[in-house]
Amino acid sequence: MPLRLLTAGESHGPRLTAILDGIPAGLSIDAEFVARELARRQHGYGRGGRMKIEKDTAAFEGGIRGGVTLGSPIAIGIVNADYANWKDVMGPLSVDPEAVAGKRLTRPRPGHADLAGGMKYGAGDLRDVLERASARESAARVAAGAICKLLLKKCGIEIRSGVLELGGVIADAPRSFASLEKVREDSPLRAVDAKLEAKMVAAVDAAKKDGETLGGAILVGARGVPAGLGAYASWDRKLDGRIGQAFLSVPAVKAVEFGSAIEASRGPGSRAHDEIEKGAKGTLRRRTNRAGGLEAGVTNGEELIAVAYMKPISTLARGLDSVDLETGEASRSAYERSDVTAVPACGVICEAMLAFVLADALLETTGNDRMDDVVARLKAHRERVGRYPKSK
Ligand code: EPS
Repeated sequence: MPLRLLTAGESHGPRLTAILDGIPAGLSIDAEFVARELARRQHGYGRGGRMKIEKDTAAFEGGIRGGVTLGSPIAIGIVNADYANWKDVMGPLSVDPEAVAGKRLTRPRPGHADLAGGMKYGAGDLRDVLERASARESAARVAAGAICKLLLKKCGIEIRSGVLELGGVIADAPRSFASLEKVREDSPLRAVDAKLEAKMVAAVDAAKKDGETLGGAILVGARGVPAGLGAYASWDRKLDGRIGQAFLSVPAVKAVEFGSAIEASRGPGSRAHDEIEKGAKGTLRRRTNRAGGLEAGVTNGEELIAVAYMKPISTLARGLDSVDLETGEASRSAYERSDVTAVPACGVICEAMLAFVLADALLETTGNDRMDDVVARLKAHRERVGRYPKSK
């Protein structure tokens, strides 16, 4: 597994940092594309006040020279504009005790990291936990994921996402890449079914009025993925397991489904699998894609299709029952500000995570020294796979 990604930074600290190691030398970096990806993560009806403060911008600080990767670790910084308002509370080396006391958090939010994280580290001020557990960290992942997307693009692989469900409004769209091509990027919620968008927006408005939050589901897909990525031979190299882990690491994602796995689990085997037939030029193909392009942890050449389910954000304006850790008294959970929903943003983050895992798996097959070798070896791999079984 040649790629590694590490992020650092607190939500209201000075900046976020991503270090992406393992990207080959010779990949051109389109800075505007990275900027667009960061903007897509900030977009979406139902986001809160913080997105009005930030305009996430990637500063390239290592591993790139003259717009081309060097093969060394790539470092990206994203400044938190809001830090200007939080210096006294979040200064890495010195803070103002009075300001810190004013922002002290002692009423844990059920569903967030507050209580479990506080128990883990013995934090007196739960801000020590929430600042890193905040979904703000995902901006760093989207920047790194954008680099992975640029690599995949060079290899003929495209990734998209769209909102399949929001607040109980459920689209009945085919689970295919074609459904994702219909998603309008400039629409309020990037819904897979544009006809449901107004209903979803109304659900967000109603939730906001009630001090509530909403979750949903995101359809994520990749096209152009060659057969033979991943592994069936070892549990930790199985690609469905790796994508599942990557999606479940996205804040508030609680379930992941490949293809139409839930429906398949309820019916007989004859309606669960993707039967094999010979295509026009003698190549092998599938009649359906219920498996979402993955069998036994290996890509089978079909579109890669997954659904990530996001729970409603745990910071509710109306609060939830909790206990004030300072007084020991029953109390409502803490609230300052939050998003009513961030399902569209979650889709962009899942795209970034899928890009990372797919780039990682692809580089396992091609090696990761030079981009020209990656492209040439992938071409040979595709040709071999396309001729199979003649190319055994
Ligand atoms: C986020 C920044 C945060 C939240 C949100 C995601 O900003 P702030 O805490 O300053 O309002 O808007 O975080 C959460 C929903 C969460 O539960 O942590 C961002 O940049 O995406």
